[in-house]
Amino acid sequence: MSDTDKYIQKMVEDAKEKGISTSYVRRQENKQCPIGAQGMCCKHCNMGPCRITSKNPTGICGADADTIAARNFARMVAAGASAHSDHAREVALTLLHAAKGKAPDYGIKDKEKLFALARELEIKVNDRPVEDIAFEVANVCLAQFGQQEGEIVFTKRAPEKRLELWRKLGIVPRGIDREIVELMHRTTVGVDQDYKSIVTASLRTALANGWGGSMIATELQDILFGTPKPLRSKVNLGVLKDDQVNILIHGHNPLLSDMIAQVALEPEMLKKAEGKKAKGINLAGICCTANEVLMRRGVPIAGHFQQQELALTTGAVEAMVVDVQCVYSSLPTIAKCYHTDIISTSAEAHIPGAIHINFDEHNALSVARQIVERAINNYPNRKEVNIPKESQDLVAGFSHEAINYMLGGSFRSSYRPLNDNIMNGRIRGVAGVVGCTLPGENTDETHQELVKELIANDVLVIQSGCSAITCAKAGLLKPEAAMEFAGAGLKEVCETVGIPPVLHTGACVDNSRILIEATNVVREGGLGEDISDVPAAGACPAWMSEKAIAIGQYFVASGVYTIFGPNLQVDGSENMQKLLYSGLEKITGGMWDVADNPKDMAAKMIAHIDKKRKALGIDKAKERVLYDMAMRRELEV
Ligand code: MSK
Repeated sequence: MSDTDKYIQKMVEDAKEKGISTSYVRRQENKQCPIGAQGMCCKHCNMGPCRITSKNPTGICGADADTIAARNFARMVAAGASAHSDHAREVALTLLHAAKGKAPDYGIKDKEKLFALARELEIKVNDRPVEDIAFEVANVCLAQFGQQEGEIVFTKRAPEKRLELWRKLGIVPRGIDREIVELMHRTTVGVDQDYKSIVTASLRTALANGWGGSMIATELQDILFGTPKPLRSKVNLGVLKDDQVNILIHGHNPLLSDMIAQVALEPEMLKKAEGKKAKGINLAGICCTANEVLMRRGVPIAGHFQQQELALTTGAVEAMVVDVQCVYSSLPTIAKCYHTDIISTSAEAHIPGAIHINFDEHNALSVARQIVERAINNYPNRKEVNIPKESQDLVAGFSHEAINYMLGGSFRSSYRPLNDNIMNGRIRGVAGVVGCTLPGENTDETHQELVKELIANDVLVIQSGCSAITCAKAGLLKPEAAMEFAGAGLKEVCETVGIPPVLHTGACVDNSRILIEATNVVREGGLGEDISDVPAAGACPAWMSEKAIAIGQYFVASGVYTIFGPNLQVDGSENMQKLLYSGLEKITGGMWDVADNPKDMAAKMIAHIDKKRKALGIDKAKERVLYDMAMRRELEV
């Protein structure tokens, strides 16, 4: 058990003693259903639900294990894609309203990115007013949702060979909503019954998420709130303050949390806090909303998904403000034991027992002020406070633009140094390690051990979501981590460039940045013609949300070897196992894999990276040549 897990366990035990149930206790009480864990429970109609076993090989309609596993898997892809895409829609609508002057509290923070995106979308820039350009960009992005035919626009960003393959396979998404709706229709009782056809359709829906919804969310959030640049901050529950008003922001969408971050700095609010005998207003985040405001504003992170309940048990939280996704239903029950207000804010996410203050982008700052004031007024109601001391420094903010800039050095932005160092073997390969946390003894360790193993083997790691938070807690997101944990080659590169061996790229919606980074590596040259040629692998050491399955499937569809832990819910079907764990590699160049422990996961990822190095002919370690003057003169001839 890692040190950070030991502390989680202590807090879980302390809560239990006080009669507070957390997910850790409930996980022990609610054993996983073995039939569902294999993807063998079908509840898509009212003849069942049917449970498929060796004695009972088909459902009442005749659907077998393959069809049922494929339908369940595909529905997770559709649900996950809908979550990211609906998030993106809200952001695009906010940009549209901001451009029309109807969301006056939002502005264009990154004009350069807006102009670059406009040019890419063939929108004239010239000397036109920024608002007009933003209006057109928002409209083109919004059109991607309802488009019925053709190809969604950001698929053009993929390497040419990849796009051609998608066209050949017929999986270029036509429109974001269309692909999600179609997949839900296909998997309704009595429609698509061929597991291969269902999985192929889910590839298209997943691409509509990765190269559609998620990418739109990331791009437009950068335009509205600024493109992340490296910055320092802190992580873990020790960031809570015992003499300040603590407000936790939790969920995924930065539209409100960015406003709260602004309001928490207003002199008038600070004065009000002082009036209640608080020394300030301390804002911290949970889950991916935390990642959003960390990346752009350096707001500290209190914890990941599994720490949301534990944060309340400190007794130091005046308000936990939640938007959408990954919010535990148990929060209001736990909050009742303390003075904490749970404030839900999304019209799409009401929570029994929470106080609902509806977020309205037309009036964003005023809603944010109402929430912050409520938290300030709650400060005098605090009783016993027990804030852990644990906190850790981190560096975050590695957008693909920041990576491009940092690697290129002072004079030009470029991925050339990264490619060169992969080719010369200092960097063995690149791994994207993303995903959620699960309640258990090794919540953090699962992620931390995988990442330590990878960087020790010279694999540069790019992270997002709650996985990044676990590793930050272990100090892996500091540049100094290279000295302690990285292999000799990676350490040398990190020291030269001044980056940590683990780069935090954002929230789970920002996994789209990893697609762009992979594409940039291909475009830079020397490492193949497609994403599937690059010595790279993706991992989700622990998945919880359907969003993770949608993300995994878009990486596989984009040509990436993608390994999940501890299991995928498809193993009741041998044919689905064969298709996902090997067959897809022949189709998309990417594939799924599973491992239930970090050592095996790292070994499989490194083996895959080495396989790709061999295919590129860069597997033989080259002797390092130190040039003397005579050799240099020869070079200059
Ligand atoms: S919050 S989807 S637990 S990463 Fe994005 Fe964390 Fe997974 Fe939710």
